[in-house]
Amino acid sequence: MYQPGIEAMDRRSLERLQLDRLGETLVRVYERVPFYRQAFDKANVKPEDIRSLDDIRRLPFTKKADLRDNYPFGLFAVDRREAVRLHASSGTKGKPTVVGYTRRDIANWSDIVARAIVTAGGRPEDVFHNAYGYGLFTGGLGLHYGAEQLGMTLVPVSGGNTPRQVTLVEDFKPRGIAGTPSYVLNLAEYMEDQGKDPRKTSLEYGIFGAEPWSEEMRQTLEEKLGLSAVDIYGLSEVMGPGVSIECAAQQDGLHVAEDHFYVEVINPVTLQPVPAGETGELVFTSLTKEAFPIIRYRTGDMAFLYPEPCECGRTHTRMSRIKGRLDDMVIVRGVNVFPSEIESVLMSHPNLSPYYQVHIHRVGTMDQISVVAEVSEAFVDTAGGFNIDSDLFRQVKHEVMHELRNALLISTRVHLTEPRSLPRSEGKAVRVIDQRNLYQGETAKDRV
Ligand code: DLL
Repeated sequence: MYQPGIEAMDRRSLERLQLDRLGETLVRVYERVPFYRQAFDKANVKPEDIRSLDDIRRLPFTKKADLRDNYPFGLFAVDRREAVRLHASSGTKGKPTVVGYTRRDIANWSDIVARAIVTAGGRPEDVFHNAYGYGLFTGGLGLHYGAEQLGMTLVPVSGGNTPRQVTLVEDFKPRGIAGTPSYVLNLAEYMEDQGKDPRKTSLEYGIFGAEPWSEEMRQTLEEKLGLSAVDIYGLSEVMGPGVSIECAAQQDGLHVAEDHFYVEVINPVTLQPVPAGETGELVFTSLTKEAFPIIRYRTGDMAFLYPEPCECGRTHTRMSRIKGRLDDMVIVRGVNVFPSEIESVLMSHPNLSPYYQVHIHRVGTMDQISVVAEVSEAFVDTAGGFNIDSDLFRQVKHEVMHELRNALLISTRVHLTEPRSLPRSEGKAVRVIDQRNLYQGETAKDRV
């Protein structure tokens, strides 16, 4: 059952609980999953050698490729018949990665998400509009079971069919909405197109995640929709949404559900832990999962842990917003750039709309970035139609290039494009188009 208060447990008791649960998980994987037994044996470590939480560093990492190599059920720690649900990633590069859940896993996940919704400002009596996609993606069903567990009146809309979503928001009057930030922005855009004011809906809070977004995007969503926007993080390999969530009180850092997941941040090159406050790769170990326990999973997501506790009173540690994915990082003359940093610059510019794409190419041994940014409709009016050669357009382009150079310390190419010319997403937005290291015969489109 969802126990309000466990997220404010004192740290010593929490760490004791983590160590107990880690011990059980290690025995479980060592006895039941040949992959882990071999990996532990190779690293010359046995479950009983892990006597403190710090000892976890002696365990080997797990990577996405390990999941693919053991497709579909090779990493399950239960007989397949004990799994009551499967989820899978979309698998753009070959086989998807498959994860499984026992009945107890689903119950725990529901509790974690119920708690996350409360943390975000939700209440059992709310109508809750769930616009995350239903299906193999964990977003839809993850939020669904959490909302039901909390006792909310859940509207399982899934993604897409935007006109109907608007009608449902108007008629059912939800207090809360969940969806990718890019899709909920589309919803607002559609309402504006219909001459409706998105600020006038019943919505008071939004639970946004599953894709990188910035503080500037938060501001845009909050202003456009008149709600409070919080960040939710998760990944199917570890569980799904709810691994961490921001609290409505502070909206500053995401509390990790530490009673279920042990979090580390490592330097992705040296693989050594980095101190709190320093950005590195997030690594998670599940502490309660039965069907698909995961040990030291390298997420490829870059973030840092907050050194200080949150003023909201929760003792669960906070991680920062995801700065970007390790795979999307661009290194230009020794400077590391994440496409999400580009979003911050673009969204602060008054003449651009919140829609953009970042293309990454490699020329020789150098990475290069081009940014395609949509201008806002208001600007097109003042600039007298869409004329890319006008002085005003040239000036905006120049300003954007300059601001990007100041913020990122590298030069980028900038192309301005007409309002509504970039694709709108119904789920995760595809904003980064990486054309480096394409496989033979693959085009950048195959990757997205
Ligand atoms: O995206 C789970 C989820 C659903 C999270 C709904 C939040 C809300 P996957 O499809 O396995 O799972 O994708 C996981 O998405 O490794 C991150 O790169 C990215 N991601 C998820 N949440 C955030 C976030 C779901 N809040 C991958 N900010 C992760 C930035 C995020 N990136």
